[in-house]
Amino acid sequence: MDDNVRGGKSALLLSLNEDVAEIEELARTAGYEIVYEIVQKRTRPEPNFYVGRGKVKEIAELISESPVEAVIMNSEAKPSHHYNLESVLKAECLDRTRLILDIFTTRANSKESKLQVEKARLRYETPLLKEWIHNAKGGEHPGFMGGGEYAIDLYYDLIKKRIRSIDDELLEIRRASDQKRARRERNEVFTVTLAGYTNAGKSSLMRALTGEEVLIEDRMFSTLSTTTRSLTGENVLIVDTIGFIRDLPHFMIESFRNTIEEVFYSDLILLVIDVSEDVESMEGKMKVSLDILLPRVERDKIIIILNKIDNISYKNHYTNIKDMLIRTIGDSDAVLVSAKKGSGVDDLTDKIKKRFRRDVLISIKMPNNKRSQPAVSKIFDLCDVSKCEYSKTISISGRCHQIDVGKIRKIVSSLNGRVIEAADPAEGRPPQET
Ligand SMILES: Nc1nc2c(ncn2[C@@H]2O[C@H](COP(=O)(O)OP(=O)(O)OP(=O)(O)O)[C@@H](O)[C@H]2O)c(=O)[nH]1
Ligand SMILES: [Mg+2]
Repeated sequence: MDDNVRGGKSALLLSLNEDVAEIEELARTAGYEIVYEIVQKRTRPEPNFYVGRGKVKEIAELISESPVEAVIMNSEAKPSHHYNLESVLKAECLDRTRLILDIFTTRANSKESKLQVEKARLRYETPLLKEWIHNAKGGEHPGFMGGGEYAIDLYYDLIKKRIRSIDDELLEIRRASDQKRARRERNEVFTVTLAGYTNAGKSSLMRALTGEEVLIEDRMFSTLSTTTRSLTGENVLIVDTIGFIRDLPHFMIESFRNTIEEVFYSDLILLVIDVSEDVESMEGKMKVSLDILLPRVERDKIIIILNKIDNISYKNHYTNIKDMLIRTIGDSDAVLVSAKKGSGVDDLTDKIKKRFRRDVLISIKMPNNKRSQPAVSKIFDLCDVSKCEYSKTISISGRCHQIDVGKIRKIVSSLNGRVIEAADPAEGRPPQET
């Protein structure tokens, strides 16, 4: 744990509900120590001050006696909430989005993530700035930087221009990663992405699967950009990426689109769930993850990983977790692992390897004529050929991917040949002939 996380800047937490565990964690990660927690139950924020005026007065008295460095609101707040509260409390007021942005700012270490964070910050700060300028001098626009309204407009234009130039740079980076992806596809390299809620143990699982050192911390959003390592001895890449979180404002998702979309292109997704928490939290986080994934990814590309089984909550029974999986994703298939202790990791590795291995035995017979040669070379691309004999006919035996069987059949049948296919003998599927 970083030093600035423990014993950080003092803060007062202001919440409209009792669900404060996550904001406490975010605050801790952003370097704050919550010294007061004020809950005023409301379905939505009070329009002017976020909480009622009586509560604001109470807080003002409290922090005039023992001051805090920040007031943290447990949701997204409007610019007017920030302005009004800061004016009365004379302390910096931050909402949940700003906390997340502050964490992202300290974690961004690649060019792409730095640009994404800068874009999100500009989009976040512009409405706040507008509110401040609007309120200065009782609603009249002040002589901003000595130039009045003209200078303000110029400033907004500058922000817009900067966002456009960030977008151009991000597009360039995206094109480069599209090319990289196309190269991987050509070379038949498969990608497996670790997805899931922040702090679920994705990077730990990356380390357990690949043996490579990656950043692992008990704080949210340790990983902000995509990192790729190979699965030893296989043509498989493991990709670690940014974690999900609930209620992320749309402008944040849009700013991080490059990174988030990387998940959708992978051949397999390991959706990591932290079982050290209670089933209710697990279910909430599972829903957030599925809401992001399922509109864009087929169900059979997702393997559910129940992680931290060494530290499973004493309140959890596997039957409850299974019921939760059935409620959220429709079945209870899952792989149990402890990324930290290593249990279950070998089984998971085998499962991944099996998924991408050429394990369908195939034998082909087709006429030997002028048209056969291009077909043979395509078959060599799609199969690990163990035997190839030429006489009146061409006989080829080898192994291929299940996903390529259809392509091979098409090639062979267009030449009036035939294909006999059998799955991995260990699976005992009978040979199929076409
Ligand atoms: N007990 C236990 N702790 C684990 C396990 N896997 C991960 N952790 C802990 O969970 C915390 C978060 O782990 P990370 O691997 O950084 O999680 P992440 O999903 O990559 O998190 P972000 O990148 O911040 O989204 C760390 O303190 C890990 O040591 C596990 O199997 N058992
Ligand atoms: Mg991580």
